[in-house]
Amino acid sequence: MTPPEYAAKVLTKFQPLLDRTPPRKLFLKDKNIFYIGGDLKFASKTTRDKMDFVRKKGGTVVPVYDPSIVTHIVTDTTPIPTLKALALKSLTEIPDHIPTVLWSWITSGNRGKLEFEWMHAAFSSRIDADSSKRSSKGKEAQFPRQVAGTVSGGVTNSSVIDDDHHPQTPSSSLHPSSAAPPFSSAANPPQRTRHASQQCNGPEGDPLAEYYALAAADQESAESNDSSDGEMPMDEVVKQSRRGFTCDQRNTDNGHCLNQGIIDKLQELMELHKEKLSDHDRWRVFSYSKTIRALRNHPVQIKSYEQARAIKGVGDKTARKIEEIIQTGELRRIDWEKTPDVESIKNFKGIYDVGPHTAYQWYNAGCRTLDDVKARKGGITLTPTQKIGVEYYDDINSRMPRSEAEQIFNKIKPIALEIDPMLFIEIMGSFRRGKADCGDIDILITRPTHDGKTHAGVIRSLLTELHVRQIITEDLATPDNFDGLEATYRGLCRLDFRSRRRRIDILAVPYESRGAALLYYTGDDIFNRAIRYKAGSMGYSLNQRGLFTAVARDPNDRRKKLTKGYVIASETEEEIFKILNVPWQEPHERVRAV
Ligand code: DCT
Ligand code: MG
Repeated sequence: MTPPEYAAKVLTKFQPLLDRTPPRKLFLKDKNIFYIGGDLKFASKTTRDKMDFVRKKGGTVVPVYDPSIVTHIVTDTTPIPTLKALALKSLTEIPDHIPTVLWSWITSGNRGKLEFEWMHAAFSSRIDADSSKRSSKGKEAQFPRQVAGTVSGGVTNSSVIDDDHHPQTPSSSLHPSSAAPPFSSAANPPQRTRHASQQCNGPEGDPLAEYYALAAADQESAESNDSSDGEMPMDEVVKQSRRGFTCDQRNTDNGHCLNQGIIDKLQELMELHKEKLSDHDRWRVFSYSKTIRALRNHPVQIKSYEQARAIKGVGDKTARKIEEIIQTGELRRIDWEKTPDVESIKNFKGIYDVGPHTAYQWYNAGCRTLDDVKARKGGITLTPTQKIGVEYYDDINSRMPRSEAEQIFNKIKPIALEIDPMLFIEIMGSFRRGKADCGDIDILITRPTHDGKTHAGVIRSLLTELHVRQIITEDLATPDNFDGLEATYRGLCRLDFRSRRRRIDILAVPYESRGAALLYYTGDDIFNRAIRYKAGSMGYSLNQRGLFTAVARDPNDRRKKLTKGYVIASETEEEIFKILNVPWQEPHERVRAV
Protein backbone atom coordinates (compact mmCIF):
# COMPACT_ATOMS: atom_id res chain seq x y z
CA MET A 1 0.00 0.00 0.00
CA THR A 2 1.39 3.43 -0.94
CA PRO A 3 1.58 6.26 1.62
CA PRO A 4 -1.35 8.14 -0.05
CA GLU A 5 -3.45 4.96 0.03
CA TYR A 6 -2.68 4.44 3.69
CA ALA A 7 -3.39 8.12 4.41
CA ALA A 8 -6.83 7.75 2.79
CA LYS A 9 -7.45 4.70 4.97
CA VAL A 10 -6.39 6.47 8.16
CA LEU A 11 -9.08 9.09 7.61
CA THR A 12 -11.75 6.63 8.57
CA LYS A 13 -9.83 4.92 11.38
CA PHE A 14 -10.00 5.57 15.10
CA GLN A 15 -13.38 7.35 15.13
CA PRO A 16 -14.56 5.59 18.32
CA LEU A 17 -11.23 6.44 19.97
CA LEU A 18 -11.52 10.07 18.87
CA ASP A 19 -15.02 10.26 20.26
CA ARG A 20 -13.72 9.09 23.64
CA THR A 21 -10.61 11.30 23.74
CA PRO A 22 -10.92 14.56 25.71
CA PRO A 23 -10.73 17.50 23.27
CA ARG A 24 -7.64 18.99 25.00
CA LYS A 25 -5.70 15.88 23.98
CA LEU A 26 -6.64 16.30 20.32
CA PHE A 27 -3.97 18.92 19.79
CA LEU A 28 -3.83 18.34 16.03
CA LYS A 29 -7.56 18.82 15.65
CA ASP A 30 -7.51 21.67 13.11
CA LYS A 31 -4.44 20.53 11.25
CA ASN A 32 -4.43 19.02 7.77
CA ILE A 33 -1.10 17.28 7.60
CA PHE A 34 0.73 15.97 4.58
CA TYR A 35 3.24 13.50 6.00
CA ILE A 36 6.35 12.42 4.09
CA GLY A 37 8.33 9.53 5.49
CA GLY A 38 10.58 9.19 2.45
CA ASP A 39 9.02 5.86 1.45
CA LEU A 40 7.35 6.81 -1.78
CA LYS A 41 6.09 3.44 -3.01
CA PHE A 42 5.19 1.42 0.06
CA ALA A 43 4.07 2.87 3.34
CA SER A 44 6.57 1.54 5.88
CA LYS A 45 5.56 0.58 9.41
CA THR A 46 7.05 3.85 10.69
CA THR A 47 5.03 5.87 8.19
CA ARG A 48 1.87 3.97 9.05
CA ASP A 49 2.45 4.45 12.76
CA LYS A 50 3.07 8.14 12.33
CA MET A 51 -0.03 8.64 10.23
CA ASP A 52 -2.00 6.76 12.87
CA PHE A 53 -0.54 9.02 15.54
CA VAL A 54 -1.62 12.18 13.67
CA ARG A 55 -5.14 10.82 13.34
CA LYS A 56 -5.31 9.75 16.98
CA LYS A 57 -4.42 13.29 17.99
CA GLY A 58 -7.33 14.62 15.94
CA GLY A 59 -5.34 15.65 12.85
CA THR A 60 -6.33 14.95 9.27
CA VAL A 61 -3.76 13.05 7.22
CA VAL A 62 -4.15 14.47 3.74
CA PRO A 63 -3.52 11.79 1.10
CA VAL A 64 -2.72 14.06 -1.84
CA TYR A 65 -0.79 17.31 -1.50
CA ASP A 66 -3.12 20.17 -2.26
CA PRO A 67 -1.92 23.57 -1.01
CA SER A 68 -5.49 24.77 -0.62
CA ILE A 69 -6.13 22.08 1.97
CA VAL A 70 -2.83 21.22 3.61
CA THR A 71 -1.97 23.31 6.67
CA HIS A 72 1.37 21.63 7.48
CA ILE A 73 3.91 19.51 5.65
CA VAL A 74 5.64 17.15 8.05
CA THR A 75 8.72 15.47 6.63
CA ASP A 76 11.21 12.96 7.94
CA THR A 77 13.34 13.08 4.86
CA THR A 78 15.65 15.24 2.76
CA PRO A 79 14.53 17.85 0.19
CA ILE A 80 14.58 15.60 -2.90
CA PRO A 81 12.21 12.85 -1.69
CA THR A 82 10.13 15.57 -0.02
CA LEU A 83 9.76 17.36 -3.34
CA LYS A 84 8.97 14.06 -5.08
CA ALA A 85 6.16 13.35 -2.67
CA LEU A 86 4.83 16.87 -3.12
CA ALA A 87 5.25 16.69 -6.90
CA LEU A 88 7.09 20.02 -6.79
CA LYS A 89 10.35 21.18 -8.28
CA SER A 90 11.51 23.53 -5.59
CA LEU A 91 10.82 24.22 -1.94
CA THR A 92 10.04 27.79 -2.95
CA GLU A 93 6.87 26.49 -4.61
CA ILE A 94 5.42 25.66 -1.21
CA PRO A 95 3.17 28.59 -0.34
CA ASP A 96 4.23 30.77 2.56
CA HIS A 97 1.26 29.80 4.66
CA ILE A 98 2.32 26.13 4.86
CA PRO A 99 5.09 25.47 7.37
CA THR A 100 7.35 22.52 6.51
CA VAL A 101 8.33 20.92 9.76
CA LEU A 102 9.97 17.86 11.25
CA TRP A 103 8.16 15.12 13.14
CA SER A 104 9.45 16.67 16.36
CA TRP A 105 6.88 19.46 15.89
CA ILE A 106 4.10 16.88 16.13
CA THR A 107 5.51 15.35 19.29
CA SER A 108 5.97 18.80 20.83
CA GLY A 109 2.19 18.73 21.21
CA ASN A 110 2.56 15.97 23.74
CA ARG A 111 4.09 18.55 26.04
CA GLY A 112 0.73 20.26 26.33
CA LYS A 113 0.83 22.64 23.37
CA LEU A 114 2.32 22.53 19.90
CA GLU A 115 5.46 24.61 19.73
CA PHE A 116 6.01 27.27 17.07
CA GLU A 117 6.57 25.78 13.66
CA TRP A 118 9.78 27.69 12.99
CA MET A 119 11.43 25.87 15.90
CA HIS A 120 10.94 22.61 13.99
CA ALA A 121 11.46 23.83 10.41
CA ALA A 122 12.62 20.92 8.28
CA PHE A 123 14.69 23.02 5.90
CA SER A 124 16.57 26.22 6.60
CA SER A 125 14.96 27.89 3.61
CA ARG A 126 11.54 27.25 5.12
CA ILE A 127 12.21 28.62 8.61
CA ASP A 128 10.25 31.70 7.86
CA ALA A 129 7.21 29.95 6.46
CA ASP A 130 4.08 31.45 7.91
CA SER A 131 6.00 34.19 9.66
CA SER A 132 2.87 36.32 9.39
CA LYS A 133 1.55 34.35 12.36
CA ARG A 134 4.42 35.43 14.48
CA SER A 135 4.69 39.02 13.33
CA SER A 136 1.22 39.95 14.49
CA LYS A 137 0.85 37.54 17.34
CA GLY A 138 -1.06 38.93 20.25
CA LYS A 139 -1.80 42.21 18.55
CA GLU A 140 -4.94 41.33 16.71
CA ALA A 141 -7.33 43.19 18.96
CA GLN A 142 -5.65 46.52 18.45
CA PHE A 143 -3.90 46.16 15.13
CA PRO A 144 -5.34 44.30 12.18
CA ARG A 145 -2.56 42.43 10.47
CA GLN A 146 -0.70 44.44 7.89
CA VAL A 147 -1.00 42.45 4.74
CA ALA A 148 1.66 43.24 2.26
CA GLY A 149 1.99 46.99 2.51
CA THR A 150 4.42 47.05 5.36
CA VAL A 151 5.25 49.85 7.67
CA SER A 152 8.61 51.43 7.45
CA GLY A 153 9.33 54.33 9.73
CA GLY A 154 5.64 55.09 9.91
CA VAL A 155 5.33 55.45 6.14
CA THR A 156 3.35 52.78 4.42
CA ASN A 157 4.74 51.18 1.35
CA SER A 158 1.82 50.45 -0.91
CA SER A 159 3.86 49.36 -3.89
CA VAL A 160 3.75 45.70 -2.93
CA ILE A 161 0.27 45.70 -1.49
CA ASP A 162 -1.56 44.09 -4.35
CA ASP A 163 0.36 40.90 -4.12
CA ASP A 164 -1.44 39.31 -1.24
CA HIS A 165 -0.42 35.89 -2.36
CA HIS A 166 3.27 36.54 -1.92
CA PRO A 167 3.43 38.91 0.97
CA GLN A 168 6.80 40.49 1.53
CA THR A 169 6.65 41.22 5.19
CA PRO A 170 9.90 42.30 6.80
CA SER A 171 10.23 38.99 8.58
CA SER A 172 9.43 36.83 5.59
CA SER A 173 12.09 38.49 3.51
CA LEU A 174 14.78 37.80 6.08
CA HIS A 175 17.36 35.25 5.27
CA PRO A 176 17.32 32.50 7.88
CA SER A 177 20.94 33.10 8.67
CA SER A 178 20.18 36.71 9.50
CA ALA A 179 20.91 37.66 13.07
CA ALA A 180 17.42 39.07 13.43
CA PRO A 181 15.17 36.98 15.63
CA PRO A 182 12.08 35.41 14.09
CA PHE A 183 9.91 38.06 15.73
CA SER A 184 11.91 40.85 14.18
CA SER A 185 8.89 42.50 12.61
CA ALA A 186 7.81 43.49 16.12
CA ALA A 187 10.16 46.42 15.66
CA ASN A 188 7.66 47.63 13.08
CA PRO A 189 4.38 46.76 14.70
CA PRO A 190 1.47 46.39 12.31
CA GLN A 191 -0.64 49.52 12.30
CA ARG A 192 -4.24 50.17 11.70
CA THR A 193 -4.66 50.69 8.00
CA ARG A 194 -7.22 53.17 6.82
CA HIS A 195 -5.96 53.96 3.39
CA ALA A 196 -7.85 52.12 0.74
CA SER A 197 -4.91 51.19 -1.41
CA GLN A 198 -3.56 49.04 1.35
CA GLN A 199 -6.55 46.82 1.35
CA CYS A 200 -6.34 45.58 -2.20
CA ASN A 201 -5.52 41.95 -2.00
CA GLY A 202 -5.09 40.86 -5.53
CA PRO A 203 -6.88 40.48 -8.77
CA GLU A 204 -10.63 40.43 -8.51
CA GLY A 205 -12.39 37.28 -9.49
CA ASP A 206 -9.49 35.24 -8.20
CA PRO A 207 -10.83 31.68 -8.33
CA LEU A 208 -8.71 30.73 -5.35
CA ALA A 209 -9.92 33.58 -3.21
CA GLU A 210 -11.99 31.33 -1.02
CA TYR A 211 -9.01 29.12 -0.35
CA TYR A 212 -6.88 32.06 0.68
CA ALA A 213 -9.63 33.05 3.03
CA LEU A 214 -9.78 29.54 4.32
CA ALA A 215 -6.05 29.46 4.76
CA ALA A 216 -6.23 32.77 6.57
CA ALA A 217 -8.88 31.31 8.83
CA ASP A 218 -6.67 28.36 9.53
CA GLN A 219 -3.70 30.60 10.21
CA GLU A 220 -5.65 32.62 12.67
CA SER A 221 -6.96 29.46 14.20
CA ALA A 222 -3.44 28.36 14.96
CA GLU A 223 -2.59 31.85 16.03
CA SER A 224 -5.32 32.05 18.59
CA ASN A 225 -4.34 28.58 19.70
CA ASP A 226 -0.89 29.88 20.48
CA SER A 227 -1.92 33.23 21.82
CA SER A 228 -1.41 34.05 25.41
CA ASP A 229 -4.81 35.62 25.84
CA GLY A 230 -6.40 32.22 25.79
CA GLU A 231 -8.46 32.67 22.61
CA MET A 232 -9.82 29.24 21.76
CA PRO A 233 -8.69 27.71 18.50
CA MET A 234 -11.21 28.26 15.74
CA ASP A 235 -12.51 25.35 13.76
CA GLU A 236 -12.07 25.49 10.06
CA VAL A 237 -14.99 27.11 8.37
CA VAL A 238 -16.20 24.11 6.53
CA LYS A 239 -15.33 21.46 9.04
CA GLN A 240 -16.71 20.91 12.48
CA SER A 241 -14.07 18.60 13.75
CA ARG A 242 -15.69 16.25 16.23
CA ARG A 243 -19.12 16.37 14.69
CA GLY A 244 -17.76 15.85 11.17
CA PHE A 245 -17.89 18.11 8.15
CA THR A 246 -20.29 21.03 7.80
CA CYS A 247 -21.92 19.38 4.80
CA ASP A 248 -22.81 16.36 6.94
CA GLN A 249 -25.21 18.13 9.27
CA ARG A 250 -28.63 19.00 7.95
CA ASN A 251 -29.65 22.60 8.36
CA THR A 252 -31.74 22.60 11.53
CA ASP A 253 -32.54 26.30 11.59
CA ASN A 254 -36.13 26.52 12.78
CA GLY A 255 -36.27 30.28 12.40
CA HIS A 256 -36.57 30.92 16.15
CA CYS A 257 -33.41 32.31 17.67
CA LEU A 258 -32.87 33.24 21.28
CA ASN A 259 -29.75 35.27 20.58
CA GLN A 260 -30.93 37.36 17.64
CA GLY A 261 -29.85 40.68 19.23
CA ILE A 262 -26.26 39.48 19.55
CA ILE A 263 -26.33 37.98 16.08
CA ASP A 264 -27.54 41.26 14.54
CA LYS A 265 -24.63 43.24 15.99
CA LEU A 266 -22.01 40.63 15.12
CA GLN A 267 -23.47 40.46 11.62
CA GLU A 268 -23.22 44.25 11.26
CA LEU A 269 -19.57 44.05 12.29
CA MET A 270 -18.98 41.12 9.94
CA GLU A 271 -20.42 43.06 6.99
CA LEU A 272 -17.91 45.86 7.65
CA HIS A 273 -15.01 43.41 7.67
CA LYS A 274 -16.30 42.00 4.37
CA GLU A 275 -15.56 45.31 2.69
CA LYS A 276 -11.97 45.27 3.91
CA LEU A 277 -9.72 42.79 2.37
CA SER A 278 -6.70 42.21 4.52
CA ASP A 279 -6.11 38.66 5.72
CA HIS A 280 -7.14 39.84 9.13
CA ASP A 281 -10.49 41.07 7.88
CA ARG A 282 -11.12 37.90 5.91
CA TRP A 283 -10.47 35.88 8.98
CA ARG A 284 -12.81 38.06 11.00
CA VAL A 285 -15.56 37.39 8.47
CA PHE A 286 -15.09 33.66 8.84
CA SER A 287 -14.72 33.88 12.56
CA TYR A 288 -17.92 35.91 13.03
CA SER A 289 -19.87 33.81 10.56
CA LYS A 290 -18.92 30.73 12.56
CA THR A 291 -19.87 32.37 15.85
CA ILE A 292 -23.17 33.51 14.36
CA ARG A 293 -23.91 29.98 13.17
CA ALA A 294 -23.11 28.63 16.61
CA LEU A 295 -25.36 31.25 18.23
CA ARG A 296 -28.22 30.44 15.83
CA ASN A 297 -28.18 26.86 17.00
CA HIS A 298 -27.57 27.66 20.66
CA PRO A 299 -30.47 26.36 22.75
CA VAL A 300 -30.31 28.98 25.53
CA GLN A 301 -30.16 32.75 25.68
CA ILE A 302 -26.61 33.95 26.38
CA LYS A 303 -26.55 36.24 29.40
CA SER A 304 -22.91 36.44 30.41
CA TYR A 305 -19.32 36.42 29.24
CA GLU A 306 -18.85 32.94 30.71
CA GLN A 307 -21.82 31.53 28.82
CA ALA A 308 -20.50 33.02 25.57
CA ARG A 309 -17.02 31.70 26.24
CA ALA A 310 -18.41 28.22 26.81
CA ILE A 311 -19.63 28.02 23.22
CA LYS A 312 -17.25 26.00 21.12
CA GLY A 313 -15.03 28.24 19.03
CA VAL A 314 -15.92 31.48 20.84
CA GLY A 315 -12.71 32.94 22.19
CA ASP A 316 -12.02 35.64 24.72
CA LYS A 317 -12.26 38.59 22.37
CA THR A 318 -15.51 37.55 20.78
CA ALA A 319 -16.97 36.67 24.18
CA ARG A 320 -16.07 40.17 25.38
CA LYS A 321 -17.90 41.65 22.42
CA ILE A 322 -20.93 39.50 23.19
CA GLU A 323 -20.79 40.67 26.81
CA GLU A 324 -20.76 44.29 25.65
CA ILE A 325 -23.80 43.69 23.44
CA ILE A 326 -25.64 42.01 26.31
CA GLN A 327 -24.83 44.83 28.74
CA THR A 328 -25.21 47.89 26.50
CA GLY A 329 -27.12 46.73 23.45
CA GLU A 330 -24.30 48.25 21.40
CA LEU A 331 -20.92 47.26 20.03
CA ARG A 332 -18.38 50.09 19.89
CA ARG A 333 -16.17 48.16 17.50
CA ILE A 334 -18.77 48.72 14.76
CA ASP A 335 -18.15 52.49 14.75
CA TRP A 336 -14.44 51.89 14.87
CA GLU A 337 -14.56 49.71 11.79
CA LYS A 338 -16.71 52.20 9.87
CA THR A 339 -13.75 53.77 8.14
CA PRO A 340 -14.52 56.35 5.43
CA ASP A 341 -13.68 54.01 2.59
CA VAL A 342 -16.07 51.24 3.63
CA GLU A 343 -19.28 52.78 2.33
CA SER A 344 -17.77 53.83 -0.99
CA ILE A 345 -16.11 50.48 -1.59
CA LYS A 346 -19.32 48.67 -0.77
CA ASN A 347 -21.26 50.81 -3.25
CA PHE A 348 -18.67 50.38 -5.97
CA LYS A 349 -18.57 46.62 -5.51
CA GLY A 350 -22.33 46.61 -6.04
CA ILE A 351 -21.68 47.56 -9.67
CA TYR A 352 -21.67 44.47 -11.86
CA ASP A 353 -18.15 43.40 -12.84
CA VAL A 354 -16.47 45.61 -10.23
CA GLY A 355 -14.35 43.71 -7.76
CA PRO A 356 -12.31 44.94 -4.83
CA HIS A 357 -9.33 45.82 -6.99
CA THR A 358 -11.25 48.21 -9.24
CA ALA A 359 -13.28 49.55 -6.31
CA TYR A 360 -10.12 50.54 -4.45
CA GLN A 361 -8.58 51.96 -7.62
CA TRP A 362 -11.58 54.20 -8.08
CA TYR A 363 -11.53 55.18 -4.44
CA ASN A 364 -7.88 56.10 -4.73
CA ALA A 365 -8.68 58.09 -7.87
CA GLY A 366 -10.97 60.24 -5.72
CA CYS A 367 -14.39 58.67 -6.33
CA ARG A 368 -16.61 58.44 -3.27
CA THR A 369 -20.13 58.04 -4.66
CA LEU A 370 -21.88 56.45 -7.61
CA ASP A 371 -22.33 59.93 -9.04
CA ASP A 372 -18.56 60.34 -8.94
CA VAL A 373 -18.27 57.09 -10.91
CA LYS A 374 -20.91 58.25 -13.39
CA ALA A 375 -18.97 61.51 -13.78
CA ARG A 376 -15.77 59.46 -14.30
CA LYS A 377 -14.12 61.48 -11.52
CA GLY A 378 -10.34 61.13 -11.44
CA GLY A 379 -10.35 59.99 -15.07
CA ILE A 380 -11.54 56.46 -14.30
CA THR A 381 -12.75 54.28 -17.17
CA LEU A 382 -15.55 51.72 -17.22
CA THR A 383 -15.89 48.54 -19.25
CA PRO A 384 -19.12 48.07 -21.26
CA THR A 385 -20.47 45.64 -18.62
CA GLN A 386 -19.60 48.02 -15.80
CA LYS A 387 -21.56 50.71 -17.67
CA ILE A 388 -24.59 48.41 -17.70
CA GLY A 389 -23.91 47.72 -14.02
CA VAL A 390 -24.02 51.45 -13.22
CA GLU A 391 -27.14 52.04 -15.31
CA TYR A 392 -29.14 49.29 -13.60
CA TYR A 393 -27.44 49.54 -10.24
CA ASP A 394 -30.62 49.61 -8.14
CA ASP A 395 -32.29 46.80 -10.10
CA ILE A 396 -29.28 44.51 -9.90
CA ASN A 397 -28.81 45.16 -6.21
CA SER A 398 -32.34 44.40 -5.17
CA ARG A 399 -33.51 40.87 -4.64
CA MET A 400 -36.65 39.66 -6.39
CA PRO A 401 -39.52 37.85 -4.71
CA ARG A 402 -39.49 34.13 -5.36
CA SER A 403 -42.75 34.49 -7.31
CA GLU A 404 -41.12 36.86 -9.81
CA ALA A 405 -38.25 34.43 -10.44
CA GLU A 406 -40.84 31.71 -10.99
CA GLN A 407 -42.89 33.83 -13.42
CA ILE A 408 -39.81 34.74 -15.46
CA PHE A 409 -38.73 31.08 -15.55
CA ASN A 410 -42.24 30.06 -16.59
CA LYS A 411 -41.92 32.36 -19.60
CA ILE A 412 -38.49 31.00 -20.54
CA LYS A 413 -39.12 27.27 -20.10
CA PRO A 414 -41.79 26.86 -22.84
CA ILE A 415 -39.66 28.89 -25.24
CA ALA A 416 -36.75 26.50 -24.61
CA LEU A 417 -39.00 23.46 -25.00
CA GLU A 418 -40.30 24.85 -28.28
CA ILE A 419 -36.71 24.74 -29.53
CA ASP A 420 -36.23 21.17 -28.29
CA PRO A 421 -38.95 19.35 -26.33
CA MET A 422 -36.36 16.90 -24.96
CA LEU A 423 -34.45 19.59 -23.02
CA PHE A 424 -33.99 19.32 -19.28
CA ILE A 425 -34.37 22.87 -17.98
CA GLU A 426 -34.50 23.72 -14.30
CA ILE A 427 -34.09 26.69 -12.02
CA MET A 428 -31.26 26.35 -9.53
CA GLY A 429 -29.55 28.46 -6.88
CA SER A 430 -31.47 30.04 -4.01
CA PHE A 431 -34.77 29.31 -5.80
CA ARG A 432 -34.19 25.56 -5.69
CA ARG A 433 -33.22 25.87 -2.03
CA GLY A 434 -36.67 27.33 -1.42
CA LYS A 435 -35.58 30.86 -0.54
CA ALA A 436 -38.32 33.50 -0.35
CA ASP A 437 -36.25 35.94 -2.41
CA CYS A 438 -33.61 35.48 -5.06
CA GLY A 439 -30.61 37.58 -6.07
CA ASP A 440 -30.75 36.24 -9.60
CA ILE A 441 -32.20 33.46 -11.75
CA ASP A 442 -29.89 30.48 -12.28
CA ILE A 443 -31.07 28.19 -15.07
CA LEU A 444 -29.52 24.82 -15.86
CA ILE A 445 -29.97 23.26 -19.30
CA THR A 446 -29.02 19.82 -20.56
CA ARG A 447 -30.51 17.03 -22.68
CA PRO A 448 -30.51 13.23 -22.72
CA THR A 449 -28.58 11.80 -25.62
CA HIS A 450 -30.18 8.36 -26.11
CA ASP A 451 -31.69 9.49 -29.44
CA GLY A 452 -28.26 10.55 -30.67
CA LYS A 453 -28.98 14.26 -30.31
CA THR A 454 -27.58 16.83 -27.88
CA HIS A 455 -28.38 20.36 -26.72
CA ALA A 456 -25.37 21.83 -28.58
CA GLY A 457 -26.39 25.14 -30.13
CA VAL A 458 -29.63 25.42 -28.15
CA ILE A 459 -28.30 28.32 -26.06
CA ARG A 460 -27.76 30.37 -29.21
CA SER A 461 -31.34 29.83 -30.44
CA LEU A 462 -32.75 30.36 -26.96
CA LEU A 463 -30.91 33.65 -26.45
CA THR A 464 -32.00 34.92 -29.85
CA GLU A 465 -35.60 34.11 -29.00
CA LEU A 466 -35.40 35.66 -25.52
CA HIS A 467 -33.98 38.87 -27.01
CA VAL A 468 -36.71 38.99 -29.64
CA ARG A 469 -39.38 38.60 -26.97
CA GLN A 470 -37.58 41.23 -24.86
CA ILE A 471 -37.28 38.94 -21.88
CA ILE A 472 -33.52 39.26 -21.99
CA THR A 473 -32.59 42.92 -22.26
CA GLU A 474 -28.79 43.12 -21.91
CA ASP A 475 -25.95 40.63 -22.32
CA LEU A 476 -23.20 40.70 -19.73
CA ALA A 477 -21.18 37.63 -20.72
CA THR A 478 -21.82 35.34 -23.67
CA PRO A 479 -20.44 31.80 -24.09
CA ASP A 480 -17.04 31.39 -25.75
CA ASN A 481 -18.44 28.53 -27.75
CA PHE A 482 -22.16 28.57 -28.50
CA ASP A 483 -21.97 25.15 -30.10
CA GLY A 484 -20.40 23.25 -27.23
CA LEU A 485 -22.23 21.19 -24.63
CA GLU A 486 -20.89 23.43 -21.90
CA ALA A 487 -21.88 27.05 -22.06
CA THR A 488 -22.34 29.88 -19.60
CA TYR A 489 -24.40 32.97 -20.29
CA ARG A 490 -24.93 35.97 -17.99
CA GLY A 491 -27.31 38.82 -18.66
CA LEU A 492 -30.25 40.92 -17.52
CA CYS A 493 -33.89 40.02 -18.00
CA ARG A 494 -37.28 41.32 -16.99
CA LEU A 495 -40.78 40.03 -16.55
CA ASP A 496 -42.47 42.89 -18.44
CA PHE A 497 -41.97 46.56 -19.28
CA ARG A 498 -42.98 47.71 -15.82
CA SER A 499 -40.64 45.33 -14.01
CA ARG A 500 -37.13 45.82 -12.75
CA ARG A 501 -34.29 44.22 -14.62
CA ARG A 502 -33.00 41.04 -12.97
CA ARG A 503 -29.75 39.13 -13.26
CA ILE A 504 -30.00 35.85 -15.12
CA ASP A 505 -27.42 33.08 -15.58
CA ILE A 506 -28.02 30.25 -18.05
CA LEU A 507 -25.72 27.27 -17.82
CA ALA A 508 -25.57 24.35 -20.21
CA VAL A 509 -23.81 21.15 -19.18
CA PRO A 510 -23.31 17.69 -20.77
CA TYR A 511 -26.06 15.29 -19.76
CA GLU A 512 -23.69 12.96 -17.95
CA SER A 513 -22.60 15.85 -15.68
CA ARG A 514 -26.13 16.78 -14.66
CA GLY A 515 -25.94 15.45 -11.09
CA ALA A 516 -22.70 17.26 -10.31
CA ALA A 517 -24.04 20.41 -11.99
CA LEU A 518 -27.31 20.24 -10.03
CA LEU A 519 -25.33 19.86 -6.83
CA TYR A 520 -23.02 22.73 -7.63
CA TYR A 521 -25.59 25.23 -8.89
CA THR A 522 -27.97 24.48 -6.04
CA GLY A 523 -25.42 25.44 -3.36
CA ASP A 524 -25.38 27.14 -1.08
CA ASP A 525 -21.82 28.24 -1.56
CA ILE A 526 -20.75 27.24 1.95
CA PHE A 527 -22.33 23.81 1.60
CA ASN A 528 -20.45 23.47 -1.70
CA ARG A 529 -17.15 24.43 -0.14
CA ALA A 530 -17.71 21.98 2.67
CA ILE A 531 -18.55 19.06 0.39
CA ARG A 532 -15.61 19.88 -1.90
CA TYR A 533 -13.38 20.04 1.15
CA LYS A 534 -14.62 16.67 2.35
CA ALA A 535 -14.08 15.20 -1.12
CA GLY A 536 -10.53 16.58 -1.12
CA SER A 537 -9.78 15.16 2.29
CA MET A 538 -10.91 11.77 1.01
CA GLY A 539 -8.53 11.99 -1.93
CA TYR A 540 -11.19 13.00 -4.47
CA SER A 541 -11.86 16.20 -6.29
CA LEU A 542 -15.38 17.54 -6.82
CA ASN A 543 -16.53 20.20 -9.24
CA GLN A 544 -19.58 20.99 -11.38
CA ARG A 545 -18.53 18.28 -13.86
CA GLY A 546 -18.25 15.40 -11.45
CA LEU A 547 -16.51 13.64 -8.61
CA PHE A 548 -12.99 12.71 -9.75
CA THR A 549 -10.26 10.50 -8.40
CA ALA A 550 -7.07 12.31 -7.52
CA VAL A 551 -4.72 13.28 -10.33
CA ALA A 552 -1.07 12.17 -10.07
CA ARG A 553 1.33 14.81 -11.38
CA ASP A 554 4.83 14.64 -12.79
CA PRO A 555 7.25 15.53 -9.97
CA ASN A 556 9.44 17.34 -12.48
CA ASP A 557 6.62 19.38 -13.94
CA ARG A 558 3.53 19.80 -11.84
CA ARG A 559 1.55 21.02 -14.82
CA LYS A 560 1.95 17.63 -16.44
CA LYS A 561 -0.62 15.06 -15.37
CA LEU A 562 0.69 11.51 -15.11
CA THR A 563 -2.68 9.93 -14.55
CA LYS A 564 -5.89 11.48 -15.63
CA GLY A 565 -8.23 11.73 -12.70
CA TYR A 566 -11.33 9.91 -13.83
CA VAL A 567 -14.96 10.59 -13.04
CA ILE A 568 -16.43 8.21 -10.52
CA ALA A 569 -19.82 9.90 -10.16
CA SER A 570 -21.58 12.74 -11.96
CA GLU A 571 -25.02 11.67 -13.16
CA THR A 572 -26.96 12.05 -9.95
CA GLU A 573 -26.60 14.06 -6.80
CA GLU A 574 -27.47 10.97 -4.77
CA GLU A 575 -24.46 8.93 -5.93
CA ILE A 576 -22.09 11.80 -5.12
CA PHE A 577 -23.56 12.16 -1.63
CA LYS A 578 -23.29 8.41 -1.17
CA ILE A 579 -19.65 8.05 -2.17
CA LEU A 580 -18.70 11.01 0.01
CA ASN A 581 -20.72 9.56 2.86
CA VAL A 582 -22.76 12.75 3.19
CA PRO A 583 -26.29 12.07 4.43
CA TRP A 584 -28.84 12.87 1.74
CA GLN A 585 -30.22 16.39 2.03
CA GLU A 586 -32.98 18.02 0.03
CA PRO A 587 -31.99 21.37 -1.49
CA HIS A 588 -33.67 23.37 1.30
CA GLU A 589 -31.59 21.45 3.84
CA ARG A 590 -28.32 22.52 2.24
CA VAL A 591 -28.46 26.07 3.56
CA ARG A 592 -25.34 26.89 5.56
CA ALA A 593 -24.72 30.60 5.01
CA VAL A 594 -25.62 32.95 7.84
N1 DCT B 1 -21.82 28.97 -6.05
C1 DCT B 1 -20.73 28.46 -5.37
N2 DCT B 1 -19.73 29.28 -4.97
C2 DCT B 1 -19.79 30.59 -5.23
C3 DCT B 1 -20.88 31.13 -5.92
C4 DCT B 1 -21.90 30.29 -6.32
O1 DCT B 1 -20.68 27.25 -5.12
N3 DCT B 1 -18.81 31.37 -4.81
C5 DCT B 1 -22.89 28.07 -6.45
C6 DCT B 1 -23.85 27.86 -5.32
C7 DCT B 1 -25.06 28.62 -5.70
C8 DCT B 1 -24.99 28.71 -7.20
O2 DCT B 1 -23.61 28.61 -7.53
C9 DCT B 1 -25.62 29.96 -7.74
O3 DCT B 1 -24.88 31.09 -7.29
P1 DCT B 1 -25.57 32.46 -6.89
O4 DCT B 1 -26.66 32.78 -7.83
O5 DCT B 1 -24.47 33.45 -6.75
O6 DCT B 1 -26.10 32.20 -5.42
P2 DCT B 1 -27.53 31.81 -4.88
O7 DCT B 1 -27.29 30.78 -3.84
O8 DCT B 1 -28.46 31.46 -5.99
O9 DCT B 1 -28.02 33.13 -4.14
P3 DCT B 1 -28.73 34.41 -4.76
O10 DCT B 1 -30.15 34.36 -4.33
O11 DCT B 1 -28.03 35.57 -4.12
O12 DCT B 1 -28.58 34.38 -6.23
MG1 MG C 1 -28.74 32.72 -7.62
